[in-house]
Formats: sequence, structure tokens, C-alpha cells
Amino acid sequence: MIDKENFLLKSYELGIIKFGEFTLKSGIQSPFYIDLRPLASSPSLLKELSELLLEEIQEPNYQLICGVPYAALPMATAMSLESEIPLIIKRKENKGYGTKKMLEGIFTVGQTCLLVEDVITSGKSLFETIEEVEREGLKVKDIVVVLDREQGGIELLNEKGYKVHKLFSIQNVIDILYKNNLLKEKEVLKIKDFLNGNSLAISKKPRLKYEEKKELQEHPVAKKLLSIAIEKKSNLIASLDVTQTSEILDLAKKIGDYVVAIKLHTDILTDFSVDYINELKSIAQEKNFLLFEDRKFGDIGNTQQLQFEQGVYKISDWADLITSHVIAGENSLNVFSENIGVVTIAEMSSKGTLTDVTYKQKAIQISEKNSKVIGCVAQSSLPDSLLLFTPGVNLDSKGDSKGQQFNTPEKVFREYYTDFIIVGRGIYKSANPVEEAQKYREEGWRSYEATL
Ligand code: S5P
Repeated sequence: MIDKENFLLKSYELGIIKFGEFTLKSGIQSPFYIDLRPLASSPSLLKELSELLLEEIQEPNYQLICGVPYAALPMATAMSLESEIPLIIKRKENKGYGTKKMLEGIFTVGQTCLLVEDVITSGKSLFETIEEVEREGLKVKDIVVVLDREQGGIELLNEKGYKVHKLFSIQNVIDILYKNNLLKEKEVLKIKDFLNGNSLAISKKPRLKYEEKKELQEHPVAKKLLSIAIEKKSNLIASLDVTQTSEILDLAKKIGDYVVAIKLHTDILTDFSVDYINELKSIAQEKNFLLFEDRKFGDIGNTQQLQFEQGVYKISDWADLITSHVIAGENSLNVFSENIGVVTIAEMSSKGTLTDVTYKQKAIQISEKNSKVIGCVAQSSLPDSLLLFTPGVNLDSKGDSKGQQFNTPEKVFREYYTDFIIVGRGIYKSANPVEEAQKYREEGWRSYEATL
């Protein structure tokens, strides 16, 4: 048995996949380019490939093999030699003289033909080939492709009843290359964004407006947050990481008009009380912002439930939004109440964080499935169904000595299409928090509008 991963790594050395910025035939800007033709320059790899492709079809039921011109022709030939099943050749254009035949080779009506394709995107070339082959009275049941760009072609073919076998998907390729240190995390993210149809600078696809996001969201807290954003022309969440309740109340009164939410770490307060919470709630109501408890739950469901509902803080009684890790798996999120918006931590802002690409992808999967989750904290783009909250935002600093890394509002809107910026020290540590809050609100809104 040939090792698929090993085959891919050897093929990669031939330059079959390139990363950068490419304009495809369709005009789309793509962060990668695939050309499998160089495989024919390595007879040993072409032979391995033919064996791998033949192995993909568990129950062979075909009497002919045909490659989609041109890139798959050598592959189909090698498969024919390997399996001793005859080859037929489909022309790309007819000769314009003589027989005008589009299929060359010896075959009889009613025979079944296996089709071979190098890369499948929309499936257009395959559909053309199928049409020609079927017009000659042959049957097509199985199709084998080397690489699926995951842009819907296989689904279309399946719908029409063809069985498509693929050796690799682009996701597989990226995972293998990343695992073998041949791709950087940043490149992987760019490609995954592109594949999610969520590409930013790469495809120049405009971001969704808050109004459009509001339509997509089912959760009342998400809708509320977006309504406040639209009304106040603000995407600013101030993180008031101070230790006295009086400081929070004072700041909340002063900057409440400019923010959509105030984020809290209630467990750093030295003088927490129910009265304080009640007062904060009334300021929030008056100034129209939400209360966001950044508890970052990260335990088994049962413990999280106790931390959420019990103890001194009784978070479930007053928070509109909370943060939670997903480290304990999807069921650990079931303990939060329906009326609170859960924001999962998919990716952290600090240097050396363990939330790598794979972790983020898994966190997104969990978040997308759970109706309580309205979005994620992350440092790169998300699918449109999730709201993106980005901390690590500061206009004057690049980071601190404890691992925090800062970006400007402009950058996080332009590069990640964030929805909400979270600003802590940039506001509460400044000499004039009101002025700074106004500045971050304006800068955040301007940056959001610039990406529309
Ligand atoms: O990855 C993260 C996630 C969060 S929620 N990085 C973060 O910095 N945060 C929080 O955002 C952090 O706990 C703090 O409350 C705030 C950032 O504060 P700043 O002072 O660094 O702006």
C-alpha cells in the first residue's frame, strides 16, 4: 500500500501547489494555485498516483478508463497500464476532418467507463466529458479525482447520481502541509478563510453590514447587541478591568453613551455587592449598553453551571453576555441559560497561545452548532453566522510585557472583518477615558465602514 501523505509530500516538491495570490480563470482571486501536470514529469510518482486512484474505487465496475483532457490524460494512461483496463481518449475539440469523433479508442455501446479528473472545482469540465461519453452510448458510474477544491463540484455530480471518489481535498492537503511545517499558520488561516467563502482582502468580498448580520442571528442578545451598534454607530466594547466597584460605576456613567457593552472581570473586584450590580444594571439600561462578564468558563459542565449560577457573583442573574472556553467539549456549554449570549474563546490574543488553527476550527465547529453561542473571541475571521469579538486593540501600544499583543482598530476590521473591538487599558488607563472612548468609537466605526 502506498502512503497517501508520503505521496503528497513528494508531489509537493514538484511544485504542484503554490501559495500566494492568483487570479483563476473565473476571475476569482485565490490564495493558492494547483497544477498537477508536473506529476507526469516523475514516472515513479505518476505510477504511485495511478495505484492510489485505482485503490480509491473499492468495487471496480468498469470496462474502460477515460481521462478529462488534458491534465488527467497521463493519469488515466498510467491507470490503464496498471490495471490492464483499456483506455479511451476524449478529444478536447474535434479534428474538423474525417470522422469528427470525440472519443478515440475501441469500445462498444453499453460499456461502463471510469472517468479520471485531476482537480475538481465546479465540475464543469467533468460534466462536458460525461456528456460526450454518454452520447457515444457508454455509461458513467464512477469518477475519480485527485484533488477536490471543495467548491461544490462533487455535490453537483452526486446529485446527478455519479459517484465521485477523491484522493485528497484541499483541506487534507493543507492539514498535511501544515503538519509537516510546509505552511505557516497565517497562510493556513488565509486559505481556510477563502474556503469558508469568507475571504477578506483576498477575494475583496464585502463584509456583511450589521443590519445583515442582525437578520442572520436568531439569538435575542445578538440581535440586541447589533441594534445598539446600529443605533449608536459604535462597535466598541470597553473592558473595565479595575478592582473597585466605584471606579466601574463612575466609568460606566461617563463612557456608557459610546459603547455597545461593558466587559467585566467581576472576580477581580475587591468590594462586589448586589447593590453595585443593581446600580450598574440601571446605568446599562439608561445608557443602552449590555453587560458582558468575561468569566472564560473552562471546566466540565457541572462545575461551570455552579460557577455560573452560584457563588458570590451569581452571574446568571445579571449578565447579558458571557465568555466561555470550549476546551471541555460541546456539552459543557449546555449549562448556560437561553437568555444569555455565549461568546466562545476560539483564539486568544496573547503571544504563544495554544489556540492554533486546528483548535480554532474545532472551536468554530462547536460554536456554530450551539444555539446559545452568538460568536467567538478571535484574532482572525469567522463564518458569517458568528459574531467576531476582537480584544488586543490599542491605538498607542503594540503589547505589554505579559504577552498581550495589540492591533489597531483599523487593522482588525480590515484584516479580520471583526464585528466588535474590545478595548481595556486603552480606555480605562488613559488620562481622559471619555475622550479615548469617543476616539475608539469613532475609529472603530470608521474602520467598519471602510470595509463595506
Ligand atoms: O484573547 C483574549 C481574550 C480576551 S477576552 N485576549 C484578551 O485580552 N481578552 C480580554 O480583553 C482580557 O482579559 C482583557 O480583559 C481585555 C483586553 O484588555 P487590554 O487592556 O489588553 O486592552
